[in-house]
Amino acid sequence: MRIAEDRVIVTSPRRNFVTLKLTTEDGTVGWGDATLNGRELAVASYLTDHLCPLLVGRDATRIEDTWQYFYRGAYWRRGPVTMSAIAAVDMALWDIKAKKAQMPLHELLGGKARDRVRVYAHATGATIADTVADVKRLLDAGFTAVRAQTDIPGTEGAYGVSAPGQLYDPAKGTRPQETTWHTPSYLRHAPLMFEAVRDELGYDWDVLHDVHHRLSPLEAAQLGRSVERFSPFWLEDPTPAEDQSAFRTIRAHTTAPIATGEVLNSIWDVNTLITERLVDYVRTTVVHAGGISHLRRIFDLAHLYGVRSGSHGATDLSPISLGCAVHLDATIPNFGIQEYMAHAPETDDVFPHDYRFEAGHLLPGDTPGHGVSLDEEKAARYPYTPAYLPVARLRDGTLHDW
Ligand code: KDG
Ligand code: MG
Repeated sequence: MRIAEDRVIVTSPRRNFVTLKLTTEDGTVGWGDATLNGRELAVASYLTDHLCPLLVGRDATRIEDTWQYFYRGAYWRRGPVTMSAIAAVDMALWDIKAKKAQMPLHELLGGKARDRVRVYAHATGATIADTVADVKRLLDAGFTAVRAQTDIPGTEGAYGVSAPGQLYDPAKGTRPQETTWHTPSYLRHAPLMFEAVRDELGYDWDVLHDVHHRLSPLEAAQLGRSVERFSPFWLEDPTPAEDQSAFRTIRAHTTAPIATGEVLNSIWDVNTLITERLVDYVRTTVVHAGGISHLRRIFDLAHLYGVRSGSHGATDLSPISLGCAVHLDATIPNFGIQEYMAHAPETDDVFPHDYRFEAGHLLPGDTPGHGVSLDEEKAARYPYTPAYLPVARLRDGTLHDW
Protein backbone atom coordinates (compact mmCIF):
# COMPACT_ATOMS: atom_id res chain seq x y z
CA MET A 1 0.00 0.00 0.00
CA ARG A 2 1.86 3.07 -1.29
CA ILE A 3 1.55 6.67 -0.19
CA ALA A 4 0.01 8.59 -3.08
CA GLU A 5 -0.37 12.16 -1.76
CA ASP A 6 0.86 14.41 0.98
CA ARG A 7 -0.33 17.79 2.17
CA VAL A 8 0.97 20.10 4.93
CA ILE A 9 -1.77 22.32 6.37
CA VAL A 10 -1.04 25.36 8.54
CA THR A 11 -4.12 26.78 10.25
CA SER A 12 -4.78 29.10 13.18
CA PRO A 13 -8.16 28.44 14.84
CA ARG A 14 -7.26 30.57 17.95
CA ARG A 15 -3.65 29.42 17.71
CA ASN A 16 -1.33 27.95 15.07
CA PHE A 17 -1.26 24.26 14.20
CA VAL A 18 0.72 22.36 11.55
CA THR A 19 -0.90 19.17 10.27
CA LEU A 20 0.31 16.49 7.86
CA LYS A 21 -2.22 14.64 5.72
CA LEU A 22 -1.08 11.46 3.97
CA THR A 23 -3.30 9.61 1.50
CA THR A 24 -2.60 6.10 0.22
CA GLU A 25 -3.33 4.76 -3.30
CA ASP A 26 -6.59 3.25 -2.04
CA GLY A 27 -7.72 6.58 -0.54
CA THR A 28 -7.00 5.86 3.15
CA VAL A 29 -6.11 9.09 4.95
CA GLY A 30 -3.74 9.44 7.92
CA TRP A 31 -3.32 12.59 10.01
CA GLY A 32 -0.26 13.76 11.97
CA ASP A 33 0.44 16.78 14.21
CA ALA A 34 3.67 18.75 13.55
CA THR A 35 3.04 21.82 15.71
CA LEU A 36 6.03 23.47 17.44
CA ASN A 37 4.80 26.55 19.28
CA GLY A 38 6.42 29.76 17.97
CA ARG A 39 8.48 27.89 15.33
CA GLU A 40 5.62 26.37 13.31
CA LEU A 41 6.83 27.26 9.83
CA ALA A 42 10.24 25.64 10.38
CA VAL A 43 8.54 22.25 10.82
CA ALA A 44 6.14 22.93 7.92
CA SER A 45 9.18 23.59 5.71
CA TYR A 46 11.05 20.51 7.03
CA LEU A 47 8.05 18.42 5.99
CA THR A 48 7.29 20.13 2.69
CA ASP A 49 10.86 20.60 1.51
CA HIS A 50 12.61 17.52 2.90
CA LEU A 51 10.29 14.67 3.97
CA CYS A 52 7.26 14.89 1.66
CA PRO A 53 9.32 14.51 -1.55
CA LEU A 54 10.51 11.15 -0.16
CA LEU A 55 7.11 9.98 1.07
CA VAL A 56 5.18 9.59 -2.16
CA GLY A 57 5.65 6.02 -3.42
CA ARG A 58 6.82 4.65 -0.03
CA ASP A 59 5.07 1.64 1.49
CA ALA A 60 2.71 3.08 4.13
CA THR A 61 2.75 -0.15 6.14
CA ARG A 62 6.49 0.13 6.99
CA ILE A 63 6.31 2.50 9.95
CA GLU A 64 9.56 1.58 11.70
CA ASP A 65 11.56 1.59 8.47
CA THR A 66 10.18 5.02 7.57
CA TRP A 67 11.05 6.32 11.07
CA GLN A 68 14.63 5.07 10.79
CA TYR A 69 14.91 6.35 7.19
CA PHE A 70 14.09 9.89 8.30
CA TYR A 71 16.00 9.79 11.62
CA ARG A 72 19.21 8.05 10.61
CA GLY A 73 18.85 9.08 6.99
CA ALA A 74 19.06 12.78 7.87
CA TYR A 75 22.48 12.20 9.46
CA TRP A 76 21.66 15.18 11.78
CA ARG A 77 20.12 13.90 14.99
CA ARG A 78 17.33 14.91 17.37
CA GLY A 79 16.06 18.43 17.98
CA PRO A 80 12.47 19.69 18.13
CA VAL A 81 12.10 20.56 14.43
CA THR A 82 13.34 17.21 13.12
CA MET A 83 11.55 15.15 15.75
CA SER A 84 8.20 16.98 15.31
CA ALA A 85 8.36 16.44 11.54
CA ILE A 86 9.16 12.73 11.96
CA ALA A 87 6.42 12.52 14.61
CA ALA A 88 3.80 13.82 12.16
CA VAL A 89 4.73 11.14 9.60
CA ASP A 90 4.69 8.46 12.32
CA MET A 91 1.24 9.49 13.64
CA ALA A 92 -0.21 9.57 10.11
CA LEU A 93 1.18 6.10 9.33
CA TRP A 94 -0.19 4.60 12.58
CA ASP A 95 -3.55 6.22 11.74
CA ILE A 96 -3.51 4.59 8.29
CA LYS A 97 -2.45 1.21 9.68
CA ALA A 98 -5.19 1.23 12.31
CA LYS A 99 -7.81 2.31 9.76
CA LYS A 100 -6.76 -0.51 7.41
CA ALA A 101 -6.94 -2.98 10.32
CA GLN A 102 -10.33 -1.48 11.22
CA MET A 103 -9.15 -1.07 14.80
CA PRO A 104 -8.92 1.88 17.16
CA LEU A 105 -5.25 2.66 17.71
CA HIS A 106 -5.29 1.41 21.32
CA GLU A 107 -6.25 -2.05 20.09
CA LEU A 108 -3.43 -2.13 17.56
CA LEU A 109 -0.99 -1.04 20.28
CA GLY A 110 -1.83 -4.11 22.36
CA GLY A 111 -5.18 -3.20 23.87
CA LYS A 112 -6.19 -1.16 26.88
CA ALA A 113 -4.24 -1.60 30.12
CA ARG A 114 -6.76 0.65 31.91
CA ASP A 115 -10.34 1.80 31.34
CA ARG A 116 -9.67 5.53 31.41
CA VAL A 117 -6.81 8.00 31.38
CA ARG A 118 -6.51 10.26 34.41
CA VAL A 119 -5.79 13.88 33.52
CA TYR A 120 -4.81 17.04 35.37
CA ALA A 121 -6.19 20.48 34.72
CA HIS A 122 -4.68 23.98 35.16
CA ALA A 123 -5.67 26.39 37.94
CA THR A 124 -4.35 29.93 37.93
CA GLY A 125 -4.87 33.18 39.83
CA ALA A 126 -3.59 36.71 40.29
CA THR A 127 -3.57 36.06 44.06
CA ILE A 128 -3.26 32.90 46.14
CA ALA A 129 -6.96 33.24 47.07
CA ASP A 130 -7.86 33.37 43.36
CA THR A 131 -5.79 30.23 42.73
CA VAL A 132 -7.52 28.40 45.59
CA ALA A 133 -10.91 29.38 44.12
CA ASP A 134 -9.84 28.17 40.67
CA VAL A 135 -8.63 24.82 42.04
CA LYS A 136 -11.97 24.44 43.81
CA ARG A 137 -13.84 25.16 40.58
CA LEU A 138 -11.90 22.37 38.83
CA LEU A 139 -12.36 19.87 41.66
CA ASP A 140 -16.10 20.64 41.57
CA ALA A 141 -16.00 19.93 37.81
CA GLY A 142 -14.71 16.40 38.50
CA PHE A 143 -10.92 16.71 38.22
CA THR A 144 -8.92 14.81 40.85
CA ALA A 145 -5.55 16.38 39.97
CA VAL A 146 -4.90 20.08 39.40
CA ARG A 147 -1.78 22.09 38.53
CA ALA A 148 -1.74 25.25 40.66
CA GLN A 149 0.08 28.43 39.53
CA THR A 150 -0.16 31.90 41.00
CA ASP A 151 1.16 35.36 40.23
CA ILE A 152 4.40 36.17 42.05
CA PRO A 153 4.64 39.63 43.68
CA GLY A 154 7.76 41.38 42.44
CA THR A 155 7.61 39.83 38.95
CA GLU A 156 5.62 40.75 35.85
CA GLY A 157 3.92 38.04 33.82
CA ALA A 158 4.57 34.99 36.02
CA TYR A 159 4.43 31.70 34.12
CA GLY A 160 1.05 29.98 33.89
CA VAL A 161 -1.17 32.85 35.04
CA SER A 162 -3.90 33.90 32.62
CA ALA A 163 -6.23 36.89 32.58
CA PRO A 164 -9.43 36.08 34.55
CA GLY A 165 -11.72 33.75 32.62
CA GLN A 166 -9.29 33.37 29.67
CA LEU A 167 -7.51 30.28 28.36
CA TYR A 168 -3.76 30.40 29.04
CA ASP A 169 -2.13 30.97 25.67
CA PRO A 170 1.28 32.62 26.10
CA ALA A 171 2.30 32.74 22.41
CA LYS A 172 1.26 36.15 21.01
CA GLY A 173 2.34 38.97 18.76
CA THR A 174 5.11 39.63 16.27
CA ARG A 175 7.76 40.04 19.01
CA PRO A 176 8.15 38.01 22.23
CA GLN A 177 6.42 39.59 25.25
CA GLU A 178 8.99 40.70 27.87
CA THR A 179 8.28 39.33 31.37
CA THR A 180 10.36 39.63 34.56
CA TRP A 181 11.54 37.04 37.03
CA HIS A 182 12.87 37.25 40.59
CA THR A 183 13.82 33.92 42.17
CA PRO A 184 13.86 35.02 45.86
CA SER A 185 10.26 36.33 45.55
CA TYR A 186 9.20 33.06 43.94
CA LEU A 187 10.89 30.89 46.58
CA ARG A 188 9.09 32.86 49.32
CA HIS A 189 5.67 32.94 47.64
CA ALA A 190 5.21 29.50 46.00
CA PRO A 191 5.20 27.54 49.33
CA LEU A 192 2.45 29.89 50.60
CA MET A 193 0.31 28.82 47.67
CA PHE A 194 0.84 25.13 48.49
CA GLU A 195 -0.04 25.80 52.13
CA ALA A 196 -3.23 27.67 51.18
CA VAL A 197 -4.57 25.05 48.75
CA ARG A 198 -4.01 22.30 51.33
CA ASP A 199 -5.47 24.36 54.21
CA GLU A 200 -8.57 25.27 52.22
CA LEU A 201 -9.12 22.17 50.11
CA GLY A 202 -7.51 19.31 52.03
CA TYR A 203 -5.49 16.38 50.73
CA ASP A 204 -8.09 14.32 48.90
CA TRP A 205 -6.80 15.41 45.48
CA ASP A 206 -3.40 15.82 43.83
CA VAL A 207 -1.63 19.16 43.46
CA LEU A 208 0.96 19.67 40.71
CA HIS A 209 3.12 22.71 40.03
CA ASP A 210 5.23 23.86 37.05
CA VAL A 211 8.45 25.76 37.85
CA HIS A 212 9.10 26.15 34.10
CA HIS A 213 12.89 25.72 34.13
CA ARG A 214 13.64 28.77 36.28
CA LEU A 215 15.71 27.57 39.25
CA SER A 216 19.27 26.42 39.87
CA PRO A 217 19.63 22.85 41.21
CA LEU A 218 20.14 24.11 44.77
CA GLU A 219 17.18 26.51 44.58
CA ALA A 220 15.07 23.65 43.25
CA ALA A 221 16.16 21.49 46.17
CA GLN A 222 15.15 24.31 48.57
CA LEU A 223 11.73 24.58 46.92
CA GLY A 224 11.29 20.81 47.10
CA ARG A 225 12.07 20.79 50.82
CA SER A 226 9.74 23.68 51.56
CA VAL A 227 6.73 22.06 49.85
CA GLU A 228 7.32 18.36 50.64
CA ARG A 229 4.97 18.48 53.64
CA PHE A 230 2.08 19.50 51.32
CA SER A 231 2.43 16.21 49.37
CA PRO A 232 2.88 17.54 45.85
CA PHE A 233 2.09 15.06 43.06
CA TRP A 234 5.06 16.59 41.23
CA LEU A 235 7.27 19.63 40.78
CA GLU A 236 7.70 20.09 37.04
CA ASP A 237 10.80 21.36 35.22
CA PRO A 238 12.47 22.73 38.38
CA THR A 239 15.67 23.41 36.38
CA PRO A 240 16.36 23.72 32.64
CA ALA A 241 15.51 20.23 31.40
CA GLU A 242 18.47 19.73 29.08
CA ASP A 243 20.95 19.63 32.00
CA GLN A 244 20.34 16.04 33.08
CA SER A 245 23.04 16.03 35.79
CA ALA A 246 21.34 18.94 37.63
CA PHE A 247 18.65 16.50 38.72
CA ARG A 248 21.21 14.58 40.80
CA THR A 249 21.51 17.57 43.14
CA ILE A 250 17.73 17.97 43.40
CA ARG A 251 17.28 14.27 44.09
CA ALA A 252 19.94 14.27 46.80
CA HIS A 253 18.08 16.89 48.83
CA THR A 254 14.34 16.44 48.45
CA THR A 255 11.73 13.70 48.27
CA ALA A 256 9.30 15.90 46.29
CA PRO A 257 8.46 13.94 43.10
CA ILE A 258 10.00 15.47 39.98
CA ALA A 259 8.68 15.61 36.39
CA THR A 260 10.47 16.83 33.29
CA GLY A 261 10.74 16.28 29.55
CA GLU A 262 8.26 18.46 27.66
CA VAL A 263 11.08 20.25 25.80
CA LEU A 264 13.08 17.06 25.20
CA ASN A 265 12.80 15.10 21.98
CA SER A 266 14.45 11.71 22.13
CA ILE A 267 15.28 8.73 24.29
CA TRP A 268 18.85 10.01 24.47
CA ASP A 269 17.66 13.26 26.08
CA VAL A 270 16.03 11.37 28.96
CA ASN A 271 18.36 8.37 29.19
CA THR A 272 20.32 9.55 32.27
CA LEU A 273 17.20 10.92 33.96
CA ILE A 274 15.49 7.54 33.64
CA THR A 275 18.32 5.06 34.18
CA GLU A 276 19.59 6.93 37.27
CA ARG A 277 15.99 7.32 38.52
CA LEU A 278 16.46 11.10 38.78
CA VAL A 279 12.84 11.86 37.90
CA ASP A 280 9.52 10.23 38.73
CA TYR A 281 7.57 11.25 35.62
CA VAL A 282 8.75 11.69 32.04
CA ARG A 283 6.83 14.39 30.16
CA THR A 284 7.94 13.77 26.58
CA THR A 285 5.04 13.86 24.18
CA VAL A 286 3.91 12.35 20.89
CA VAL A 287 4.51 15.38 18.69
CA HIS A 288 7.86 16.61 19.99
CA ALA A 289 9.46 13.23 20.67
CA GLY A 290 9.23 11.45 17.33
CA GLY A 291 5.67 10.15 17.35
CA ILE A 292 3.97 7.09 18.76
CA SER A 293 6.84 4.72 17.83
CA HIS A 294 9.54 6.69 19.64
CA LEU A 295 7.46 7.81 22.64
CA ARG A 296 6.51 4.19 23.29
CA ARG A 297 10.22 3.34 23.29
CA ILE A 298 10.86 6.07 25.89
CA PHE A 299 7.99 4.83 28.08
CA ASP A 300 9.27 1.24 27.82
CA LEU A 301 12.72 2.34 29.03
CA ALA A 302 11.04 4.32 31.82
CA HIS A 303 9.03 1.25 32.84
CA LEU A 304 12.26 -0.70 33.50
CA TYR A 305 13.26 1.92 36.08
CA GLY A 306 9.90 2.57 37.72
CA VAL A 307 9.48 5.98 36.06
CA ARG A 308 5.94 6.80 34.97
CA SER A 309 4.52 8.78 32.07
CA GLY A 310 3.11 12.30 32.47
CA SER A 311 2.86 13.61 28.93
CA HIS A 312 2.74 17.28 28.11
CA GLY A 313 -0.71 18.23 26.86
CA ALA A 314 -0.86 22.02 26.57
CA THR A 315 -3.17 23.51 23.94
CA ASP A 316 -0.26 24.15 21.59
CA LEU A 317 -0.31 20.41 20.87
CA SER A 318 -3.15 19.82 18.41
CA PRO A 319 -6.11 17.52 19.09
CA ILE A 320 -4.30 14.99 16.84
CA SER A 321 -1.46 14.77 19.38
CA LEU A 322 -3.91 14.58 22.26
CA GLY A 323 -5.87 11.81 20.52
CA CYS A 324 -2.68 9.78 19.92
CA ALA A 325 -1.55 10.42 23.51
CA VAL A 326 -4.81 9.13 24.97
CA HIS A 327 -4.54 5.90 22.92
CA LEU A 328 -0.92 5.37 24.02
CA ASP A 329 -1.65 6.32 27.66
CA ALA A 330 -4.43 3.71 27.72
CA THR A 331 -2.08 0.91 26.66
CA ILE A 332 1.23 1.35 28.53
CA PRO A 333 1.92 -0.38 31.87
CA ASN A 334 3.58 2.66 33.49
CA PHE A 335 1.01 5.37 32.86
CA GLY A 336 1.16 8.17 35.44
CA ILE A 337 -1.07 11.06 34.40
CA GLN A 338 -1.89 13.09 31.26
CA GLU A 339 -1.95 16.88 31.08
CA TYR A 340 -5.21 18.20 29.67
CA MET A 341 -6.08 21.80 28.83
CA ALA A 342 -9.28 21.83 26.83
CA HIS A 343 -8.81 23.35 23.36
CA ALA A 344 -10.70 26.45 22.25
CA PRO A 345 -14.09 25.74 20.58
CA GLU A 346 -12.69 26.92 17.19
CA THR A 347 -9.86 24.38 17.49
CA ASP A 348 -12.24 21.55 18.35
CA ASP A 349 -14.41 22.55 15.40
CA VAL A 350 -11.50 22.33 12.93
CA PHE A 351 -10.28 19.00 14.40
CA PRO A 352 -13.24 16.59 14.80
CA HIS A 353 -12.27 13.90 17.35
CA ASP A 354 -13.73 10.96 19.21
CA TYR A 355 -11.84 11.11 22.54
CA ARG A 356 -14.01 12.45 25.31
CA PHE A 357 -13.69 13.92 28.79
CA GLU A 358 -15.58 12.33 31.66
CA ALA A 359 -15.15 12.93 35.40
CA GLY A 360 -11.47 13.91 35.45
CA HIS A 361 -10.47 11.38 32.79
CA LEU A 362 -10.11 11.16 29.02
CA LEU A 363 -11.47 8.14 27.18
CA PRO A 364 -10.07 7.08 23.81
CA GLY A 365 -12.67 6.55 21.11
CA ASP A 366 -13.30 3.30 19.25
CA THR A 367 -13.39 4.45 15.65
CA PRO A 368 -10.65 2.89 13.50
CA GLY A 369 -7.42 4.93 13.58
CA HIS A 370 -6.43 7.52 16.17
CA GLY A 371 -9.85 9.12 15.92
CA VAL A 372 -8.88 12.71 15.03
CA SER A 373 -9.05 14.42 11.63
CA LEU A 374 -8.98 17.93 10.20
CA ASP A 375 -11.77 19.70 8.32
CA GLU A 376 -9.85 21.29 5.43
CA GLU A 377 -12.59 23.77 4.50
CA LYS A 378 -12.86 25.07 8.05
CA ALA A 379 -9.07 25.12 8.47
CA ALA A 380 -8.77 27.39 5.43
CA ARG A 381 -10.78 30.07 7.24
CA TYR A 382 -7.98 30.57 9.81
CA PRO A 383 -4.71 31.70 8.17
CA TYR A 384 -1.36 31.43 9.97
CA THR A 385 -0.76 34.26 12.47
CA PRO A 386 2.82 34.85 13.66
CA ALA A 387 3.04 34.36 17.46
CA TYR A 388 6.09 34.18 19.71
CA LEU A 389 6.44 32.70 23.17
CA PRO A 390 7.48 35.28 25.83
CA VAL A 391 10.98 35.78 27.21
CA ALA A 392 11.85 36.38 30.89
CA ARG A 393 14.49 38.79 32.25
CA LEU A 394 15.97 39.30 35.69
CA ARG A 395 15.69 42.73 37.31
CA ASP A 396 19.04 43.83 35.81
CA GLY A 397 17.89 42.86 32.31
CA THR A 398 19.69 39.50 32.07
CA LEU A 399 17.82 37.03 29.89
CA HIS A 400 16.58 34.11 32.03
CA ASP A 401 14.73 30.88 31.18
CA TRP A 402 11.07 31.59 30.44
O1 KDG B 1 4.57 26.11 24.15
C1 KDG B 1 4.98 26.12 25.48
C2 KDG B 1 3.95 25.45 26.35
O2 KDG B 1 3.58 24.21 25.81
C3 KDG B 1 4.43 25.26 27.76
O3 KDG B 1 4.76 26.50 28.31
C4 KDG B 1 3.33 24.60 28.58
O4 KDG B 1 4.86 24.18 30.35
C5 KDG B 1 3.81 23.94 29.79
C6 KDG B 1 2.94 22.91 30.37
O5 KDG B 1 3.38 22.28 31.32
O6 KDG B 1 1.84 22.73 29.87
MG1 MG C 1 5.41 22.60 31.67
